[in-house]
Amino acid sequence: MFDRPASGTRALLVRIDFGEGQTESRLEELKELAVSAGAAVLGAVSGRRAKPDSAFFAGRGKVDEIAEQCRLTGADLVLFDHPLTGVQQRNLEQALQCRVLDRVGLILDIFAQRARSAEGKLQVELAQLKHLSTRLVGGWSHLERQKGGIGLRGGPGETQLEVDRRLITQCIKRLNAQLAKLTRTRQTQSRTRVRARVRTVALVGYTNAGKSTLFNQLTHEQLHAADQLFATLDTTLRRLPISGAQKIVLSDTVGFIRDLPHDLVVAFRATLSEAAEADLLLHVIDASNPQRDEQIDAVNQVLDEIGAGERPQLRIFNKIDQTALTPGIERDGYGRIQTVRLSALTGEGCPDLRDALAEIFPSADFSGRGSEPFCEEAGTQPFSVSPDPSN
Ligand SMILES: Nc1nc2c(ncn2[C@@H]2O[C@H](COP(=O)(O)OP(=O)(O)OP(=O)(O)O)[C@@H](O)[C@H]2O)c(=O)[nH]1
Ligand SMILES: [Mg+2]
Repeated sequence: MFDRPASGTRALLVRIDFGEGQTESRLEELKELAVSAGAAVLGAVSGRRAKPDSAFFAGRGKVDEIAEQCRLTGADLVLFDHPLTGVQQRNLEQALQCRVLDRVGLILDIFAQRARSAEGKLQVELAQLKHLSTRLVGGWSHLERQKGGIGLRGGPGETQLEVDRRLITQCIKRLNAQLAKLTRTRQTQSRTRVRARVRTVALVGYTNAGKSTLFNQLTHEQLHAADQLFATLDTTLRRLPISGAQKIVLSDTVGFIRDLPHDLVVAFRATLSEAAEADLLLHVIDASNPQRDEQIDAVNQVLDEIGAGERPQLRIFNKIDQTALTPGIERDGYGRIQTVRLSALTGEGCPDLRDALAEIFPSADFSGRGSEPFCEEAGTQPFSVSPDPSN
């Protein structure tokens, strides 16, 4: 049994390649996550292995190398770009004598720092507890302060581990009930919008792709947009008046990332419901990012997970001011809109997006001009445009 090392902010990054490669870009993203969480990154250790070590995740030699790097750089926090089991995390903390956090823990930490609304806080707390409940292990003194130690030996009463588990289960139940109440309010609001025949358009995309910047550009709002991961955690809705289009409500919400912790996705179902039920998803892509194709795949994976994989999708190639791309609308061979290229920052291409939305959701006066002007993706079912149902 040992005292868990205190959490630090001087971080060393670790990424082990099990055959997927891309170590540099993955470490770069881990660094952004670390910085977004408020840590200073002092160095990185990478390696290769056939499969994770069950006790330490990395090989013993690699663990020695990490310990040496910690000593040399003065790091007091080691961040693994992988999911660690509770046992691995405990063993690593004991061996390295400093706090160890895995990718999931790091993302949860950022979410916990950013949560503002009551719903956001509840969702993060729920995700943290679910994450914790899967990794309660003996050996950390704070988890088993009670006499009797962990459940290995018999003895009277509950072990602290059991107490922890029971308390966590109770907490999860309570949080779920509170969240359900908030979700009901949201569903009522959403039904009201359906009754009012308002089209809902949701901005989705990889974190830092520029969703909030685009939201602000289109609605003249001033939401928080920043060069950090997960700047946005709550969902904001605003009317988006476009001449020639039906009534549209635009939503901005939390961004996605690859390997988004499943518990977070489940916990954020309420926040993400806006996207899951939208008439149209605007998938904002950072066109200037060399990793954009992987990011597109990661976003589509999360959309699948929240049940929004089949929603009609229009791709927005954002940040074209950083690329050689020109603003405009891209269509497939049938003239259907596929992609809009724009810069949310400079505003170029934004009128094209407005035109695209007017074409996809024409108001009664305009609805006669052609059908099916838009499709989700080449080769998939076209998005059929029905005229304003109120007419
Ligand atoms: N150069 C350039 N930068 C942009 C553009 N759009 C957004 N940015 C920058 O990209 C960073 C992230 O923008 P946000 O709007 O906060 O991105 P987001 O997708 O809302 O991010 P999260 O809320 O963290 O998921 C900010 O520093 C923006 O100024 C653009 O068109 N061009
Ligand atoms: Mg945002």
